[in-house]
Amino acid sequence: MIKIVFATNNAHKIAEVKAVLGEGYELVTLKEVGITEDIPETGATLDENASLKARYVYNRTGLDCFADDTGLEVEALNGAPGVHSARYATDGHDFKANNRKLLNELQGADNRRARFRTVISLIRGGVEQHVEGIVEGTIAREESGAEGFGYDPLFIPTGHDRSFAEMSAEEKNAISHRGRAVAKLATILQK
Ligand code: ITT
Repeated sequence: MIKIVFATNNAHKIAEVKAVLGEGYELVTLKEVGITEDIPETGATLDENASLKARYVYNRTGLDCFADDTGLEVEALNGAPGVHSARYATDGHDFKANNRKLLNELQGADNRRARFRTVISLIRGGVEQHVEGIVEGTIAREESGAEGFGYDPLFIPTGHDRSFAEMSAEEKNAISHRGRAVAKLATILQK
């Protein structure tokens, strides 16, 4: 059994990562290691924020850990919301408001190309390494579906005609940014 702390407060991320890793892993939550405060995410890039979260947990606990930082990068918006994806419309994690803002920003835009990018920072035995997962797609003109979270109702992965929010967790994980990054993480952890 590989025991590792997942430095996130996002329950959707925990469910997705658990499903991809499968048996053989014990994912320890921040609450279980006594970290209840918000970890500052002040970096200018996904790599920096993933590092900040993982290093915070490692410095506090000395335990092997990893953190995921994810952004939606929209071509017509020069890569926005990107590293600001969680707080795009408001200060909090208001998924509905974020999606509304994204649709407004893209009103009338024909180029709707976008990608999700996940960077995972893994600290194992005190050594840090990063893996990345990307999925390309487009931003729909209206929301559809009720699965998943965040921008999923607006994101249609390339080669598909349904949004991530219209897919089962299994379907999303098989092609998603996070699914791909976690598959790489698992390869490293198995070494
Ligand atoms: P932690 O920092 O606690 O892990 P978070 O929700 O703040 O959780 P991020 O900083 O990585 O996570 O924020 C990324 C935001 O991007 C997140 O709040 C969602 O709005 C969105 N997002 C991330 N992964 C997503 C996914 O798989 N599908 C849709 N939206 C996603």
